[in-house]
Order: sequence, then structure tokens, then C-alpha cells
Amino acid sequence: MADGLRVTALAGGVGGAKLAEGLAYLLPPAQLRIIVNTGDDFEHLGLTLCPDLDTVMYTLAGIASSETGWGIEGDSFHCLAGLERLDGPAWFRVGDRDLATHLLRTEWLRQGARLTEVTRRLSTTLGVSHSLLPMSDRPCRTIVVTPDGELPFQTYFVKRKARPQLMGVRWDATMGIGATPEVMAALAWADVIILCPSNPFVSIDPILALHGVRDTLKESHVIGVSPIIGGEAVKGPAAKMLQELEGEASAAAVATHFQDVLTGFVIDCVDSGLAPRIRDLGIDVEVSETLMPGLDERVALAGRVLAFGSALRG
Ligand code: FO1
Repeated sequence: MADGLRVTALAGGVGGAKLAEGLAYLLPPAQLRIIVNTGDDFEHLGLTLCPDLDTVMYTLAGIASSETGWGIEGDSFHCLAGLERLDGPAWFRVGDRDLATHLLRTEWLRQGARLTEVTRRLSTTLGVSHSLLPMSDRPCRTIVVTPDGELPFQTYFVKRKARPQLMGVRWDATMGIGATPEVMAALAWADVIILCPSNPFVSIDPILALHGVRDTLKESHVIGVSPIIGGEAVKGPAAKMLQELEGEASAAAVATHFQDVLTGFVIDCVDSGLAPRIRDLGIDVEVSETLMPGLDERVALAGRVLAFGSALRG
């Protein structure tokens, strides 16, 4: 498929996972690497949770919840009910089978394994044959700046339902923290790098903020897919965040946000009127259906993105 094109995708949560599934359907493991945001990882009840990694892993394994996009389809919540009964922190809804992932990951990390290795073991066991790469092996947590002060990402996103005004985002890590060697190798290896339709500020930016990543992308063919359709996010608060930080919630605002790295940008048919504005930024534009409720749409969009990437690579 795609003439041996080597593709590395950068993905965050549910939207990114959907396109990653379409790419994984079309490309064999030898042609695809998926780098996943770990800025939304956090410690919860003594466990290390990696929500975006798990969302992408469960989606590729075919076991993600069809209702939420995160967590496991048909999971039970007995542990959560027990926590509620004990007045424990039940605001983050961890299912019983999902809990097994967090228990094993935490145990393997405690034994000294790298998150990259832990992810490889978990995803392989779940039947995922494509390479899922956490952006970093070291914590690099997203912190959200609000009028109420700085909030850890999941406190802002889930506990506070992304209601506080977003004033900025930063990463709680030692200055100059790097991506893993596997991530840097996947970026250097790729003919085309794809920014999946994930939240620009809290899913893609954490990856770009890692030392060396943005500079590598500037030298590569990078195709973005808009997470905004007709001024609205398909899921989550990306439109509200764009409005608060950039003053405009649109596909053009996303393209502007990433203009220093983008070669091409895929926007939805309803946004075709924005194409000239994005081309004026020096970015090629492809107009396509971009909603991905099911596998057919995910594969169709992945095919369009790969064809666009092949053409831009020349
Ligand atoms: N998102 C929610 O809005 N509420 C939850 O209770 C919740 C639980 C949860 C458990 C496991 C998991 O892997 C993801 C979960 N998410 C939940 C999604 C997650 O917080 C965010 O969507 C991502 O971190 C942002 O991409």
C-alpha cells in the first residue's frame, strides 16, 4: 500500500486513535509508527495512568468503548462503585478491566522497565501489531493555566470538565526533556509525518514541545488533519480552547497554529471556503469528508491522507 511509503503519525486521544486505526488498516506494521502523547498521564490512587496511550492501544486492538472512545467496551465499574461507597476519588471513571492495564503498567514501571517497553508488551499482548511509541519515557505532564491557578491536566479536563478559562499550557518536566530514541528514529525514518485530528494544545503540542521534535518536523513532509469541523470539535473542548487561546475556533486557526511545521492540511468539506486562507500560509490543502464514526470512514480518510502525503512528497 502507498508504494512503500513510510509513515509516522502523532496522535492524542479519541480523534487521533480513529485516524490511527484507519492508517493501521491500510499500512503494514513495517510502514507505520504511531507516536502517542503522554502529557495527559497522571498518578491516580498510586497507579500510573496513560489515557491517550490506552485510547490508541484499545482502539487498534478493537476493544475501545464505542460510546466514549476511551476505556474498554463492555467494561464493568465495580471497583469504581466501591470507591464511591468509600468516598474515594471516583471522578476519573476507571473500569475494572481497564484497571488491570494500570496495575500491570505500574508494576512493570516499578520494576524498572521503560514506558516504551511496557507499552510494547501490553499492546502486543492485546494483538496490536503496529508500533505504539509513547512520546517520552519520563513524565512530562501537561499543566493548564487558568484564572483559578495552574491545574494538572486531568483535574482541568475531567474533574473540572474543561470549564475554567484556558490562559496557557505548559509542561511539568525538566527543561529540555527529550523524546525517546525510538520516537526520534521514527521521525527521521518517515517519508511523511501525520498530525492526527487531535487537540492541538494538549495532544499534539506536548509532543512538539519535546527537545528536537519541532526542528525535525520542520525538515519533513508534515500533513495535518483538522480536528475542527465547521467551527466545532468532533469531541472534547478543542474549539473552546482555540477560542480562548487563539481568538478563533476554526480549521484555519489550527493550520495557523501549526504553520511552522505543516506542508499540507486536510480540512472538512464544510470548511472548503477556508482553503484559500490556509494556502496563503504556504500550506497545501486537501478537502475531504473528515468525520470518522466507523471503520469505513477511518479507512477512507486515511487513504485520502496517504494519497495527499504521497503527492506532496513527489
Ligand atoms: N474522560 C472523561 O471525560 N471522564 C473520565 O472519567 C475518563 C476516564 C478515563 C479512564 C481511562 C482512560 O484511558 C481515559 C479516560 N478518560 C476519561 C479520557 C481522558 O481523560 C481524556 O479524554 C484524555 O486524556 C484526553 O485525550
